[in-house]
Amino acid sequence: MASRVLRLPERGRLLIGTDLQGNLTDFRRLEAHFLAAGDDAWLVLTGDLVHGPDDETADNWPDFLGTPYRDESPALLDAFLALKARAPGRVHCLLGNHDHAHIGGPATYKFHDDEAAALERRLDEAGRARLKAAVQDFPLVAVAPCGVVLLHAAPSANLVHPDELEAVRLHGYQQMDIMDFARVPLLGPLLWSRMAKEHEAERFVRALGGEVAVYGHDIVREGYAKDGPRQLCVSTSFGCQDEVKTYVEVDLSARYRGVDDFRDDVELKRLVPR
Ligand SMILES: [Mn+2]
Repeated sequence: MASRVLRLPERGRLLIGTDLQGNLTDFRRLEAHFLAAGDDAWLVLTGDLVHGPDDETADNWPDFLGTPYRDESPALLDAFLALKARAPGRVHCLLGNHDHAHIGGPATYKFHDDEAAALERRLDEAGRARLKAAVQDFPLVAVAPCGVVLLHAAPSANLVHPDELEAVRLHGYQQMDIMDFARVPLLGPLLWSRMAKEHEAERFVRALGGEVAVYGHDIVREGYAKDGPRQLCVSTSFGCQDEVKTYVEVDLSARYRGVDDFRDDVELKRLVPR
């Protein structure tokens, strides 16, 4: 089993994207930014790679879901795996609550009663095996010496030492109610938390030797939100209009001490350039 903590290097560029949810067009945009950033660039997606709108929603698109798109989760998974193969060791996705539903997490039901079952019906046996094998290896957090800590949801989990993440059991929650799952120590808040208090965020990033948490999971209409000194919530794709979709690019050899070190158009970049 791969480590649940991805350790990033102390030089190069790091590109961070959140919540693609089956949006292949946005993945291709992020991929282009990553490839343009050179051979020492790393790409980390913070989870929820899969599960976009059902056909009925796509045909009657509601404004609050941002710029319309069709769910291309199967093709996105293949594109992600192809990019991983093209840039060995430098492309990763963390585990999100939607991904987790394929390897033993509780069912998510935004667009289908059971989104994991709906996606798995669209895949053949080899496709299902590929999906599960990929998700099984998704780390829970990523840490960079530059002070950046990446995770799927808000950093409220009571983490004391990174080794605790290696012991987390991922399987066996299929029948669990989401409200109950959200209270499972570490894993519940890591995948589902929508907010963290300042002292919780501080404790979390310190436990990993970092300074600032970058994550998604929630939709930020403006593309990103600075939620206290150590929390940067970013929306790269899902739920946003193209003009505000934001990804993060950091210099791995710099030091980021708080959210104010993330500047518009420098670290906080538009996915679709103006
Ligand atoms: Mn999520």
